Amino acid sequence: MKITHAEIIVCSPTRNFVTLVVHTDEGIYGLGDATLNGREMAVVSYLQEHVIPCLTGKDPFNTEDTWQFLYKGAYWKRGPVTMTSIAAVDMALWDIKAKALNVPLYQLLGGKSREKVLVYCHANGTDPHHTLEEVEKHIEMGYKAIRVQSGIPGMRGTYGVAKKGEKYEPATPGLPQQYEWNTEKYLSFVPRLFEMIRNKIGEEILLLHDAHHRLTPIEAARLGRELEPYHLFWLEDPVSEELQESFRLLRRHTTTPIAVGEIFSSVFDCHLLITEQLIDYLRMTVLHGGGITHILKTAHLAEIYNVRTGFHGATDLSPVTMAASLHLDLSLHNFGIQEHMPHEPLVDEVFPHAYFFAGGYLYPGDAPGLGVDINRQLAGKYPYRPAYLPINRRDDGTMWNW
Ligand code: CS2
Ligand code: MG
Repeated sequence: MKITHAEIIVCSPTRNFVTLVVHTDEGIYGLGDATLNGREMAVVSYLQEHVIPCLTGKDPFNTEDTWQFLYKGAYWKRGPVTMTSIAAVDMALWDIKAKALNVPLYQLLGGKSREKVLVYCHANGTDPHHTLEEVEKHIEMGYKAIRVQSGIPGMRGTYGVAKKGEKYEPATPGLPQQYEWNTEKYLSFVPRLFEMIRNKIGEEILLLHDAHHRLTPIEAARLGRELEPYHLFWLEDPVSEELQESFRLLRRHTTTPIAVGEIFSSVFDCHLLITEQLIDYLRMTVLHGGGITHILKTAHLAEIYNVRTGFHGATDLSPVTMAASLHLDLSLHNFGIQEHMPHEPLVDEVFPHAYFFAGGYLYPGDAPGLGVDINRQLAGKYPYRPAYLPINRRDDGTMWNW
């Protein structure tokens, strides 16, 4: 079997997605997600100009060699644009291979280690009581694990909180929106939020929280320690994660489990975090982390050091990524939990898929390959719209992590 050509479909059914479709001389094609929120066209250009011309004639079954060709052959290795581009090709080739062998992808990854994939949803509110209502609503929906984010008194706009009555979507058309940040208000508020929620719902539901890269290590240590009575499943992105050593300080002070990695793009961003057991869950995904080939190697390294997976699953990762993640989630021994932000119904129409939600779990389904497709005609009705993620400034105007 040979690759004949590849196409890129950029569409915006409620939000932007970039999809690579790799075609072969046997009529089988594979899909890869290539969406990088706020930087979509950088990946489109990298694929169009520097990757797709090299694919023609390659054997799509040679996933390892193609991965190494695209990684080592780049010379300028790693980074989110390069690794998202490599990921899109890699996902598509694995999709082709599993379709050609007529098996669901998980059968090529080691088969089933479980029958279903535990997921966590997002509950967010403009204030603590609205947030509690959202938590209780998601418990009713059957979720066993819930990420809790709330508006913070005295702060205009907070990460992870939708405007009243709207679905949460961080990227907005036009130039970046500016948010404000006050660490002290956040640190004094969050423990009280979880105290109130735990007192109301008890201990059974798994609770998670995303600090979204905004604390210093000692601030994160204080938060982790003050959250210990409420037994979080994890505290996510507590600090800006460029300096892996900074997690040593955090780890010394708290037993609250740590999750990090949705912005990582290779094992080199996290090998210290893994080998020194500085984290409990790795969030790097098949989309931004170099594809199935690289995620498998990284997850297998993590298994040795008691680090489990907790793949990123926000709505700015397309159903193609969700499908690929679920096949990995079903098979990896050290699977931890999968993020589940359900896409809008229109997105599910553009990307028909086999996976489904039931009783707090996702199931990848048994369709051959990834089990996801793209409806070109429908996708074509929703052209790309430039959009930016927000920026964040502290009260005094200092630029900060969003
Ligand atoms: C968030 C993401 O889901 C999460 O944990 O950190 O929603 C993140 O903000 C977006 O994916 C950024 O595009
Ligand atoms: Mg996050």
